[in-house]
This record gives sequence, structure tokens and C-alpha cells, in this order.
Amino acid sequence: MIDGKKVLFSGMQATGNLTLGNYLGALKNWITLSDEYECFYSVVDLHSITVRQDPQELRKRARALLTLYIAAGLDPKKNCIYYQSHVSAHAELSWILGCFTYMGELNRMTQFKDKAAKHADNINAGLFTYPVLMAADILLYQADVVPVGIDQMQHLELTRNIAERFNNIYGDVFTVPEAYVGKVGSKIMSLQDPTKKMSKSDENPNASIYLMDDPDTIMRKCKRAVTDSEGIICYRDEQPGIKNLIDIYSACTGKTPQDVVAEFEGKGYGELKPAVGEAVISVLKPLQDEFARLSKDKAYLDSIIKENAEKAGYYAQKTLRKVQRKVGFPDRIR
Ligand code: ATP
Ligand code: LTN
Repeated sequence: MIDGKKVLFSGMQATGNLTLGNYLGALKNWITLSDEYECFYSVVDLHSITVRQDPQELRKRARALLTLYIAAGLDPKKNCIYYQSHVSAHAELSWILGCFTYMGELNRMTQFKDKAAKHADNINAGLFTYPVLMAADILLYQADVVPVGIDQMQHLELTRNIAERFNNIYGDVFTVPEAYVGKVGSKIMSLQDPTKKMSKSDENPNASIYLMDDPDTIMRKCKRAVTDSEGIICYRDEQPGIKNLIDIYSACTGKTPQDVVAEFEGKGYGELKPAVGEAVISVLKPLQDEFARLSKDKAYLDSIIKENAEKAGYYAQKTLRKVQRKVGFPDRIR
């Protein structure tokens, strides 16, 4: 608890360009949570170097992601938006927690297996211990809730196990976090293969709408979206392409899928697709404008980065000191 509020932690990696899936499935939900919880939203750059990065590019993307958090509507005065690498306690706690995590547990992580297969030339120890760092992120702030996608549930379960194991030995040190699963229908699928999720690492640029796509590109991608030959607009699993377009339309307009079906009754795909394009443009355009405006305001962004790193550092240090004392490290002489 901080000032009587429950604590929320989440983060994103600054790898690749964010997609509409990242926005509708993650960022947009974060905004609705920021009144209820004391929120920490990190740009997890320590995690990013588990795969090779170009240093200039990483710095640029990390700043763009942090700017995007704010442009999307997260008020940096109310939400602690910061770079993970600016708070050294993440790495320090990660080392300690690594000594309370078993090889067998890490060996079972499916993301490690997937990434190891994808980057067979660079299966480094950081890639293997990635979930321990993620546990440190969450436990450092004594987070009660962690909004994550289904793909991260295994990591969250491991975090809970590590926290419980530690608490069993040393007493109540960590809050055991719960996953916060967003509304149903927040899984946005690829526009080219609606059985796969829209992903920033898809090689086909037509499969994903990127948050920085211009209106013409967005419209073109929507019009080219893969559908089916049924010809009727229904919200059902047998028509995954149409279902996905309805999901996107309803997430962008706030209408329910049933309302959308009613709105397009008797109409064809040729009317649905451009309407989806327009709805996406009307959501992304203000975000892009705000991003452009903020990006130019270097002094403002720098002040946010500094203030929030200090705020995050304050809470992180509190937990870290407690943990260091519990495991038996000597007190500092002041
Ligand atoms: P990658 O393609 O590199 O695996 P990604 O696009 O899947 O990346 P992540 O960085 O793994 O994105 O996830 C960031 C956040 O966005 C997570 O909370 C994740 O659940 C959410 N997210 C990612 N893709 C989608 C999607 N298609 N629909 C809804 N939410 C998504
Ligand atoms: N592994 C997550 C990113 C991430 C995260 C976290 C999410 C790193 N640390 C802590 C929630 C809480 C991902 O790849 N989406």
C-alpha cells in the first residue's frame, strides 16, 4: 500500500514498434487503472539486452516508448513512469532472488524455450534468468496487481512462487502479487492471419497496425485484412477475420460487439473495413499528435524522467534494504 492505495506494476520492452495490439490490449487498460492504484510503469530496458540491440537504436526506442506512455494518457505526475536501468535496485534484487529460484523452474519457462529457438546463436544466461529480473521488478514495489497478457502468466506464477518461498523463510517480506487480466476481447489478432496474435515482431508489415502508421497506411491495411467468403457480418469464432475487425472497431469506439453487428446488419465487408480504418485513425491520430508535441519538449521529458526515477528509487530502496537485512548482509556504517 502507498498512501492507502494498492500498488500496480507493469512494464514493456522497447523492442520493435508498438502495435495496435499493444495499445488496445495493454496501454489503454493501464490508463483506466491509474486512478484506482498507485502505478509504476517501467520501460524495461534491462530486459531488452537479453537479445542483441544496437545501442543508439535502443536508446531511441526506449525514449519513444516512455513518451508514448505519456502520449497515450498516463499522467506522469500520478503514475511513476521510468526507465528500469535508472533504478539499480532492480539488478541487485534480481541477484538475490536468483539464489531463491531453481534451474528446474526456469527450464520450464516457455518464453525462454521460444526465444532460445529464435536466437540460437545467442542463448545467454540473461535470457535464461529473464523471469527472475521480472520478479524483482514486481516485488521491489510490493505490487498487489500486475496487468499482463496471457503470455506472461507463467512468469507471474513464478514471481508468486519466489515471493512465497522467500516469505516462508524470512517472514512477510514481499506482497504476493495477483495478475490483472483485462477485459475479454482485448487480444487483437493479425490482419493477415487472424488465428495468430498481432505482434510487433511479425515479418509481414501488413499483419500489424503500428501506432505510428499514417492514416493512408492504416486504411490500406484495414481494407486488405484477410476475411472469409461467408459475406455476412457475424461475431463468431468461425469467422476469425471478421471477429477481429469487430473487436478492433468495438475497442476503438467503445461499442459492444453486439452493437457493431447490429450497426452493420445487411451490409458487406466493403463497408465494415473502411469503418474500422476510420475508427482506428480517430484513436491513433490524437495519440500521434501528442507524441510529436511531447517529443519536442526535451526539458519537460527530462524532468519527468529524473523525478520519476527518484520516486521509483525511493520505494525500491526501501524493499531492497529490508531484503538485504533479512538475508544477512551487514548494515551500512553511516
Ligand atoms: P513481440 O512480438 O516482440 O513478442 P508483442 O507485440 O507480443 O511483442 P510484448 O512486448 O510481449 O508484445 O507485450 C507488451 C504488452 O502488450 C503485453 O502486456 C501483452 O500482453 C500486450 N499485447 C501484445 N500483443 C497483443 C495483442 N495482439 N493483443 C492484445 N494485447 C497484446
Ligand atoms: N516480460 C514482459 C515485460 C515485463 C513485465 C515486467 C511485465 C518485464 N518486467 C514486470 C509486467 C511486470 C513482456 O515481455 N511483456
